[in-house]
Amino acid sequence: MAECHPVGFQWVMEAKARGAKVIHIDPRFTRTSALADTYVPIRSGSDIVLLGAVINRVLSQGREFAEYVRAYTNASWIVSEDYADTEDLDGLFSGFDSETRTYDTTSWQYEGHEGGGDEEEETDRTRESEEGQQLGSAGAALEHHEVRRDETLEHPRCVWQILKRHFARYTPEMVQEMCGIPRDLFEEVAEAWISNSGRERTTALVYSVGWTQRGTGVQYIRTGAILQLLLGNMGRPGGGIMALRGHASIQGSTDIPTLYNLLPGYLPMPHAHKHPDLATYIDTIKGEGQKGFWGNADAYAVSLLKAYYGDAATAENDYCFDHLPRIDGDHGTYAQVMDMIEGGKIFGYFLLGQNPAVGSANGRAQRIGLANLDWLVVRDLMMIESATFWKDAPEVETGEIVPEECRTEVFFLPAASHTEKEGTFTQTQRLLQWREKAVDPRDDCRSELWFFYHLGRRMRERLAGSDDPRDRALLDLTWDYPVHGPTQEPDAETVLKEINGYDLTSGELLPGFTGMRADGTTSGGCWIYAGVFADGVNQAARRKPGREQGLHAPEWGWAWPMNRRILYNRASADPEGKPWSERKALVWWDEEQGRWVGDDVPDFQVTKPPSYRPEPGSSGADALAGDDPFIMQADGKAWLFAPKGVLDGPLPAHYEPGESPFRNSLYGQQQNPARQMYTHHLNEMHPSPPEPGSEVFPYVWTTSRLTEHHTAGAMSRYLPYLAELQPALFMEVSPELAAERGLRHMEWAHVITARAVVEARVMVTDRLAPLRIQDRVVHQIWLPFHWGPGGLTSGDVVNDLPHLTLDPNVHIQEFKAGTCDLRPGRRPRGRDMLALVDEYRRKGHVSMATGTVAVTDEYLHPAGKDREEQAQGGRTGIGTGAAPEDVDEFTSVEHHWERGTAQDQKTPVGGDEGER
Ligand SMILES: Nc1nc2c(c(=O)[nH]1)N[C@H]1C(S)=C(S)[C@@H](COP(=O)(O)OP(=O)(O)OC[C@H]3O[C@@H](n4cnc5c(=O)[nH]c(N)nc54)[C@H](O)[C@@H]3O)O[C@H]1N2
Ligand SMILES: Nc1nc2c(c(=O)[nH]1)N[C@H]1C(S)=C(S)[C@@H](COP(=O)(O)OP(=O)(O)OC[C@H]3O[C@@H](n4cnc5c(=O)[nH]c(N)nc54)[C@H](O)[C@@H]3O)O[C@H]1N2
Ligand SMILES: [Mo]
Repeated sequence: MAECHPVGFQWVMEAKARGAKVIHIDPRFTRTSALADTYVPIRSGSDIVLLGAVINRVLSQGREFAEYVRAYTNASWIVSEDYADTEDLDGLFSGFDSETRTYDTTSWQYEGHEGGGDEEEETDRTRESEEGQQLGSAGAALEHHEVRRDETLEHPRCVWQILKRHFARYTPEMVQEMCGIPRDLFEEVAEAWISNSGRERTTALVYSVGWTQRGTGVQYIRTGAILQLLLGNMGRPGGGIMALRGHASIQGSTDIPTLYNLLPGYLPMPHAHKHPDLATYIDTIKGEGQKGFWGNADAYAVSLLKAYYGDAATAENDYCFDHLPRIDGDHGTYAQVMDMIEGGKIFGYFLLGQNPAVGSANGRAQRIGLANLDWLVVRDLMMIESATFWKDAPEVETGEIVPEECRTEVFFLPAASHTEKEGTFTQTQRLLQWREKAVDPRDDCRSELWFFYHLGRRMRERLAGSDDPRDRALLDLTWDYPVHGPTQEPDAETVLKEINGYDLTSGELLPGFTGMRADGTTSGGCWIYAGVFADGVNQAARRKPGREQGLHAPEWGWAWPMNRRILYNRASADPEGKPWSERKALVWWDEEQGRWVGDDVPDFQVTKPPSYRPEPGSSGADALAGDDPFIMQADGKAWLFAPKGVLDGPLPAHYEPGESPFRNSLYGQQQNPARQMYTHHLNEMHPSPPEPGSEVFPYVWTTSRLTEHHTAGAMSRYLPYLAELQPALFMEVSPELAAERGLRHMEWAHVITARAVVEARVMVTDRLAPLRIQDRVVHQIWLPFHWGPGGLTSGDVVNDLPHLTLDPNVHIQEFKAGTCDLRPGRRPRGRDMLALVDEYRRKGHVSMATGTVAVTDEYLHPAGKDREEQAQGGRTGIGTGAAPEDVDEFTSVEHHWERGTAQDQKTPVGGDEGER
C-alpha cells in the first residue's frame, strides 16, 4: 500500500500513530513492510490456507461475533442434501463435469431450491451466464427467499456446520507447510485480527492485486469476506473490505463499465439466446419472489434505455431493448487476443488507454494478435508499444513479425490527459470527485468524450436517412450534447446530468434511484449514480474540508448510492436497531422519529422499523424484513456459503497456482478444476506435480510494481525524473538463490519459461527471503513489469513470461505466481532465444496438454483419463487449429523464419499449425 497507494497509506500511518496495529502479509519486504508492526512473508499463491486457518480458529474456538452471524448471515440456512463438499470429494465440490470443466450448481442450492441451479452444459469457452460479474455489487438471483433454517445451527446440513467441516483441515501446521509462515507468526496474526473484532472493535481488511491476479482470485476475496462476516466486520465503521484499486477511476469503469458483460450499474449485458425480450431479461435479474433492491431492476433498465434512446424508446418497442448488443459467451480481452491470432473473427480494434503489448499476460500472444489485425486505432498519451509493435516488438528480432509485411494498419490518435479535461474520478470507496480542466490539450490531443461524441456524430451524419433497420441503434441514440470552445468539446456536466437521470414528465433531475420508474417516465444512465446531480447541483464537485464537518465528511464529493459512505450500514446496529456499541455507533433506529438516523445515510428503507416482517408472498424491497441489512442480496443476508454467483465453488478452497513446484497438501486436487485456459502453442504451460517434469522449472516468479513507475510504463518511462529514479529493469533474488545460480549483484541474469526468456539486472537482497515449504526451500524471484522497448529507460517485457490461465468468474490472469528457471548472464537473442525456449520445452516434456489437467484424481487413476484426454475436456480450442491427435505431440514449435509468410492473410502470424 505504501508503494502503490501512498496517498491512502497516510491514513494507515495516522491510525498507527493512534495505536492501530498494522500487519503486512506479502512475499516481498516492501516499503509497507518497513512501516508495519508485523511483516509476514508468505509464499505467493497460498493466502487461502492462511485465511482458512484463521477462519478455522474462529469456528473451532467459538470466537465469532455470534449475534451478528446469527442475525445477518446465512449460517442457519439448510443446504440441499445433494451437496458434497471438498471434504467429501478430495478437493472438488459436487457437480463438476470434467468434460466441460464446469460445475453444475444444482446441488449447491438451499434445500428446496435445487431447481435454481445452473445445469446447463457450458464449457469455459461458451459459458453464458457470466454470473461472476453480473449484479456486481450484490448477490445472484435466488428462486425465492423462503428457505428452511435451523436457528440452533446444529443441523448437519446448515451452512454453519458445512463451514466448520470445510475449514477443519486449514490448521496452523498447514499454514507452516504451505505458506512458509511459522506458527508463532500465524498466532500473532490470527489473534490480532480476532481480538480486534466484535462489539467494541472492528478490523479492516485491505487487499489488492496480490490477491486477485490468479486463477482463483475471486475465492481469495470470498475467504476474506467469510472471515470479516464471522467477526462482524461488515457494514460497520472501521470494518469492511477495501479493494485498493488501480488506475484512477477504475472503480468508475466498472460502475459505468468498459467490461463486455456489463451495462451501467451492474446490469448484465443481454444474452443473445437467453434474453429474447426486455421482460425475460428483467425477470432473470429480479428472480421471482426474491428480496431486495434488484426487485426494481425494471426501473433501472428502462431508465437506462430512455437515457440511451430518448423518445425513440417506447413501451411498444420494448424501449429499444433490441438495439443493445448481445453476448453469447466469453468475449473478454484474452479471448479476443486468441481470436485475433486465429484470424477470421476480429479485423479491427480500438485500443484506448491500455498498452497490452507490455501490460497484459503473455506479451508474445498479445503482439502477435495485434499483428494479425487489418486495422488498429490507438488513442494514448504516448507512442506506446501497442502502436509500434510492428517495428520494435521482440518478434521483429526473431523474424516472427516482419515490419515491411505486417498487415496491421495502425492509426495513432493523441489523447488529452486527465489534467486537460474535466470529469469525475470514482475511487475505491465509491466516491465520485469532480475535477476541473487545468490546461487545454495541445495540438491534436483530444479527450475521450470529444472522440466518441464526434465519431458518433459523423457516423450518424453518414447514416442519416438510412432505412436499414440495423442503423436504428445509432440513429435512435440521444446524441445532442452542447459543445464549446474552438475544438467543439462536449460539455461533461451535461453527460453527468444524463447519468443522474431525469423525471421526463417534469424535466427535473432525479433526486435518487428510488425515483426511477419502469414506465418510461424517467431516464438515467446509471442507476447507482442517480442523485449525483440532485437539486441541480454537481454533488461530486463539493469540496467542504473534512475539518468543517463530521467524521464521515458527507459534503466532500458524492458516494454511490445516495451518498452512503458505508454500504450495508444497517448492520452497524443490532437486530433491534440499537448500535452494537456506543463506540461503533453509525446508524440506528429512532423510535420517536420512526426512522433510521445517524452519522451516515442509512442503507435501508428509512422508515422501515427493525420489527417489520414482510407479508407472505411479497418480493423485492417490500420483502426485506427490518433485520435484513444486506438489501441487495436475494435473501437479505450476507452469504457465508454462496449457492450462486461464484462459478468455481460455493466455498473457497486452496488450489495451487496453474504452475507450481509443489503438490497441493490440502487435497488430492492440485489446481482449480474450473480455471479457464487457452490451449495454444503460444501459451504452453509447465508441468506441476503430480505431472512429471516440474523440476525443470524449479523457481517461483512473481511480478508487481515500483512506486516510481506506472503499469505498462508509458506514463513513467518517458519522464526523465522517474526514469532516472528507477533506471533499469531488474529482478530481486535472495543471496541464497544468487549463490545457487552464480548470480552477481548488478550484473545480468535471465528468466526462462515455456513462453519466453526475459533478461534483467540482478538485485541481490534480503527482501526476498527463501521460504520452507513442504520441508524444502523455495526461492521466489521478483520482477516489476513496467518495462518495454520504448522510453528513456527500456527493457524486456516481463509479461512475456506469464501464461494465460484465468479465473473463471472474471477472466483475470495469473500475474502473481508461476514457475521458471534462472540463468546468469544476458539472454540469447532472436532465433537463439526461441531455441532456448524449445530446449526447455523438451526438457520439461511440455506439450499443449501440459498443465491442463482438470481433475487430478482422474489423471492419477490407472483407469482414469490421461493428460491428453483431459486436455480435450471443455477445450477452448481457440486459436489452436490443432486436431486432437496433435495435442499429445511434444512441442518444438517450428517458427517462421522465411520472410513472406507473415503477410499471407491466410496464414496468420504465429498461427501456422500445419508446420508443426
Ligand atoms: N506507483 C504506482 N502505483 C500504482 C500502480 C503503479 O504501477 N505504480 N498501479 C496501480 C494499479 S493499476 C493497481 S491495480 C494497484 C495495485 O496495487 P498493489 O496490489 O499494491 O500492486 P502490486 O505491487 O502489483 O502487488 C502488491 C503486492 O502483492 C504482493 N503479492 C504477490 N503475490 C502475493 C500473494 O500471493 N499473497 C500476498 N499476500 N501478497 C502477494 C506483491 O509482492 C506486492 O508487494 O496499484 C496502483 N498504483
Ligand atoms: N506482470 C504483471 N502484469 C500486470 C500487472 C501485474 O501486477 N503484474 N498488473 C496489471 C494491472 S492491475 C493493470 S491495471 C494493467 C495495466 O495495463 P495497461 O492498462 O495496459 O497499462 P497502462 O500503462 O496503465 O496503460 C494505460 C495507458 O493509458 C494512457 N492514458 C493515460 N491517460 C489517458 C487518457 O486520458 N486517455 C487515453 N486515451 N489514454 C490515456 C497511458 O499513456 C498508458 O499508455 O497491467 C496489468 N499487468
Ligand atoms: Mo490495475
